[in-house]
Amino acid sequence: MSQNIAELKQEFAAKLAAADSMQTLEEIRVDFLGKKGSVTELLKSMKDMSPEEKKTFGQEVNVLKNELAQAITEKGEELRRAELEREVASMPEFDVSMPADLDRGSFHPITLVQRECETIFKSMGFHVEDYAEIVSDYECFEALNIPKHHPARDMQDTYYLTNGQLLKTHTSAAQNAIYKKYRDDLVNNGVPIKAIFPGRCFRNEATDACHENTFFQMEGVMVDKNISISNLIFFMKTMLSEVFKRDVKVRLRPGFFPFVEPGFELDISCAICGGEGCPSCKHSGWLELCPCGMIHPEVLKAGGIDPEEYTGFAFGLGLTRLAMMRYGVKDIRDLNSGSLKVLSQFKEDK
Ligand code: FA5
Repeated sequence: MSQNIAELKQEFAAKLAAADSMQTLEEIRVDFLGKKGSVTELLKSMKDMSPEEKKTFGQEVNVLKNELAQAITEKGEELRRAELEREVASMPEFDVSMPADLDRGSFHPITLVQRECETIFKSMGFHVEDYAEIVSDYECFEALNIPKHHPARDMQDTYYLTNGQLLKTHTSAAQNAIYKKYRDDLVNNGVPIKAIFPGRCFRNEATDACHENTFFQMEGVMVDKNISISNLIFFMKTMLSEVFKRDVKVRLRPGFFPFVEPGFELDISCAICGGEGCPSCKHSGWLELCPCGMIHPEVLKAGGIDPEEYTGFAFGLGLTRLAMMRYGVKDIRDLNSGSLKVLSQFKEDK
């Protein structure tokens, strides 16, 4: 082995032994094996050698090159292992048998108001029902007195699926199934139908501070003999005063929905601006929150209930908007954003 190669090997071994980071290792690689590195310089020194010397020296330099490259790879692995061990040693110790740290999570504000409403209505004898998000045209429209080509369909820009079903545009889509489920108890045992059914709704809406394409509603129905508008107003007022824990300013005005007669719009004074007008309420001071009305006779008939004998009310509470008003969320889109900065503020009532 030539003198030069032996010296270079010694120098390399000393530097490699002292290397304590990937960065230093890379510097060593460049110093020895890089384009201008010591090994390349050795090759350049061959130009004055005889062909015989060139052959022997060239072979030695190639062996050296491979040895150095191999040593660098091995040192790299050793350094990476050491780095990983240091990282693991610095990590806090986890005891997987410990109960979850509940402070780290919180319920979504819509879940919070939904649960509050469920508790309130359950205390007044209502069943809580769940329902599908994919429903038939019959459930979403026809059973609700909205035949094909009825202009009222235009108010709910609908996502249709290729199999003819659709994403429910309102929780009213469950009304027919609820009537059919409870009608026997009503007719045979005189048990009034009292049910609420919260759910996610979908509409192809242009979004703004108070409109989302995916939002939650909570439908409620009550059917019995002699149910009147006064019953409807009582339940709406009770629910709102329980949710807000104070009297809230509401207004009732006529509203058209083919599945109720008469129908009303129930608006709430905007809690964001105190009724002054802001983007959250489209500068009107009021927010449409809970349309309602007396169930249309055709809808009762479709549910197998005789409208000559029974009457009822229905309402469709905008749960997402209620969460906005309840928690002072100015823009409805924040609620679907998944942003922890927004959502982690709602830690109460876990
Ligand atoms: C309906 O969906 C009727 N099914 C409600 C109903 C039920 C009326 C029973 C009568 C009897 P409307 O499209 O207005 O109605 O929606 C009801 C409520 O849902 C609105 O007042 C509002 O609070 C909420 N809502 C509707 N569209 C959106 C939207 N794009 N983003 C957020 N909330 C919405």
